[in-house]
Amino acid sequence: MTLVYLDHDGGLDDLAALQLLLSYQHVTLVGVAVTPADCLLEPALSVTAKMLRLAGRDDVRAAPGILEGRNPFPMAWRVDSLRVDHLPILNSARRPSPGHPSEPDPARRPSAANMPLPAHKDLARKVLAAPEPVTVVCTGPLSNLARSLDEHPDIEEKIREVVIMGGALDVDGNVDRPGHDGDAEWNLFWDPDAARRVWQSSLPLTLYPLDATNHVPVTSELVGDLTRAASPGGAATIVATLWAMTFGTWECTGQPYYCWDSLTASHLGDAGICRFETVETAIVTSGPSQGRVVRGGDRAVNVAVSADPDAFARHVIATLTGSDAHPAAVEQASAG
Ligand code: AGV
Ligand code: CA
Repeated sequence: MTLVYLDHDGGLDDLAALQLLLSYQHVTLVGVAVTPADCLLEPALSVTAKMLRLAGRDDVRAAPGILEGRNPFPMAWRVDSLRVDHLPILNSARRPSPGHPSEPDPARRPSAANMPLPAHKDLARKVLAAPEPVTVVCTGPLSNLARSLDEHPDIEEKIREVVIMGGALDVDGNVDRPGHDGDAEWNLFWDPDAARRVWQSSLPLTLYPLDATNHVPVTSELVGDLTRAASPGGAATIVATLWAMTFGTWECTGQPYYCWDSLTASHLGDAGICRFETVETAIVTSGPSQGRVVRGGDRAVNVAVSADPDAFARHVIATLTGSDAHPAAVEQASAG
């Protein structure tokens, strides 16, 4: 069994990553944090709770990130979390789910007794309480992990590896902001100091930068294949719906939407989808390249440098349509 703590930031593909991790039979999620970066915090927490519940894991309470990076994400991207929170596929359970948009569960109303810990404290608590070392998967900025390392340096020995979606090594970045040179990727640009703090640790780091994720755009074919393989209400339908909501990105930004975070999560299921190199790197924290990962530092990182899109598609479809990929949803469909 692999123990995993996921720190995501509520984007459409972050949620696909969450679904993949929930579907791996050999992975146990010990905790989930939501960073208020590529999302609005409340709806992203609500969606996370609903997905955990559908997967039969409502024993995990999503922890709210209270740290803010210095470079906010565009609001046009952040509001996706509001739309997802109202998707029928996440809200059709017979009993009202916790955080349902119109029917809040009284037991989940904040009170001194049931207030969740802030994400960076939840991360430390879950990692320190785990019976064996935990793999931390970060599909958003690294603010929580950085603060957690500052407050609890002893978590280092309880973390097996950190798997990060971020950076652009030998390809263009995806930050398009006045005063920035475009060489950074958004997750590390949001909080460059946090990235440097994580780089300064001695944790084993595996990086999924744009060099690899550029090989896996969300395509009509991918969504169609996943949809045809899916059973109603199951894990594959949830991910196909999330990815369907990404269409229009190219028309608005001139770039496709990629399987950035789901490819990163697939590291836990099949690390053979990507080719890896060990690269000495550093983080730029100020000036027009802030947030950039550069070659030539002294921090060795295991970097995914390319990905096989067909292998990724096969892996996702097999994982999400496995007969036991989503036990609670199957139960629910047959009960309904
Ligand atoms: O830079 C990639 C990261 C991933 O973690 N996110 C999206 C994924 O969750 C930021 C991002 C870059 N371009 C975007 C992004 C876009 N066009 N829409 C939404 N988010
Ligand atoms: Ca993300």
